[in-house]
Amino acid sequence: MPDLILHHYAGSPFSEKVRLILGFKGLAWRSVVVPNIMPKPDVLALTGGYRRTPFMQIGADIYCDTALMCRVIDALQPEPPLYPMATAGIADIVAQWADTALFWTAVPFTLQPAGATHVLKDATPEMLKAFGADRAAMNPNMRRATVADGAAALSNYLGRLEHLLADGRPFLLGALASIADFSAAQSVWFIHLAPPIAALLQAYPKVEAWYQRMRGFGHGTFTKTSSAEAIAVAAQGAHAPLSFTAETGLEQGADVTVTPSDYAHDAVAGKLVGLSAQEVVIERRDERAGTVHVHFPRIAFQIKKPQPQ
Ligand SMILES: N[C@@H](CCC(=O)N[C@@H](CS)C(=O)NCC(=O)O)C(=O)O
Repeated sequence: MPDLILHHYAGSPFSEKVRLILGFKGLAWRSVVVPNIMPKPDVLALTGGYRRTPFMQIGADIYCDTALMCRVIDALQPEPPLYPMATAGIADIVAQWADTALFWTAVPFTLQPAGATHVLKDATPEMLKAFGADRAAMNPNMRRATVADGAAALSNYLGRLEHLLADGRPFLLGALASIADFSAAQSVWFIHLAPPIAALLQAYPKVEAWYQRMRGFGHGTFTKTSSAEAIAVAAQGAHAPLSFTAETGLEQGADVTVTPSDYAHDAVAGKLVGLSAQEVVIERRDERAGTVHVHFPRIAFQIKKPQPQ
């Protein structure tokens, strides 16, 4: 098993999704805590501009976005499976819903003033202001739901989860845990960070019991590592083998940028070195991290060639 380094921070729901998966798989990993707002110089040294949290590092390979990271973790440690055969297809569809619709309802709702004082209880007023400005800049076109609209959407969504669990199954899609459970659990975990908001979960007893089961997976075992050490690992590290399936207009070695298409539209520039329907990989050089391969999923990312001047 290669050394897995997770770059994350405590209060990040998408990080909690991956931490629980590392627990589910019983893995040992290295933990680098990253800042929760910009600037993030040591993050950008590795990712080339991608600022979202978490990301995963193995040697000189950097994996962005949990949809891809979870596939990589499952390939490295197939048991227990994160994508069981019995729920193949539907598990990814439910996970995508949980990572988008459920997440963007649960998180802003929890961060209403009554919840934010708990979630961000250690933050000074200056830190709160900086956090708000950072997220507004990351998501300039997002229309925030009112508390009433958020409450209604959340009760619909939690009701759906309660329905899935109504027949007494232990996990959302049946007897086996899958990616769907981990993607949904991150939002319920975040709601729990704010006890006045978490009180609403009492109306969903099956969701609560399921969530406690998910928490029971723990986080595996980890050792702390500094970002400087992680950068040194990249500088000395090897690259994983790559595959390239040519597509019209996307030649191997072409200069491209890869940019999230949903939010935090920071472009990462490099040479196109890996391509498939699942991932795009670009090679870039950093003064400190050396030559790194940065991997992104194809879904919700845009590959572009620079426009001729
Ligand atoms: N689709 C991404 C979403 C990641 C995401 O939105 N993460 C949040 C934290 S949970 C984030 O990046 N916030 C801004 C930041 O940490 O700088 C994934 O699956 O990794």
